[in-house]
Amino acid sequence: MKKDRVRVSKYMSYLLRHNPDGLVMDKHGYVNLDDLIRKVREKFPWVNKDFIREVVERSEKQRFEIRDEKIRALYGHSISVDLGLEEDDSKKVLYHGTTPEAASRILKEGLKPMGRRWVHLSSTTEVAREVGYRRTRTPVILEIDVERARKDGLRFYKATDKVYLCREVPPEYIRRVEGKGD
Ligand code: HQG
Repeated sequence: MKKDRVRVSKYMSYLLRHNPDGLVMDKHGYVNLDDLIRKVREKFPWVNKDFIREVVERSEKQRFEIRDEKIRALYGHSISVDLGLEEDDSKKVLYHGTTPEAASRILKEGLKPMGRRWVHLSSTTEVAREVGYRRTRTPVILEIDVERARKDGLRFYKATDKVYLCREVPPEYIRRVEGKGD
């Protein structure tokens, strides 16, 4: 059931992005898949390996990656891990969806990682709009001039097809393309 997948996915995100809570995590952010399943079963005893694989495969945002019987989150971390990310040199623009209040501040002081290790950017306005809808019914979409920022020395990384990461983005590369200010 979708609702169960979402609940388990959120707990997996918590463990793999923010607090492994006793699980051994390697420097690339991977934990042993069987260990993770044991941990998740403490909260959701009916979970098995097939269910976890289903959560991973059906995540429309590609939140997790399973490799060699290990699992990790692909983005969203507040803990320090080396994701070994590929630098992106294909995108000319990226987007960021947020609230009207945050957008006003971002246009003045730039995008900051806040509680996470990276600033999270979206590949399309549609993805950015969904990100914004998590926090507001009236999202603002900001466009990042990645091409110019890259020429000026900023580095952008691809986490998934929809999610790109950057350490921070100064305001001169950011403009509002949709939504109103606060
Ligand atoms: C805002 C979810 C004021 C920023 C999403 C955002 C994404 C500022 C909030 C992924 C600011 C941080 C990440 C500044 C940034 N002043 N506000 N200077 N700079 N902000 O959750 O990007 O479903 O850490 O606009 O969909 O919203 O969990 O980042 O509103 O892909 O897989 O500070 O997490 O994916 O919030 O979300 P977050 P985010 P999942």
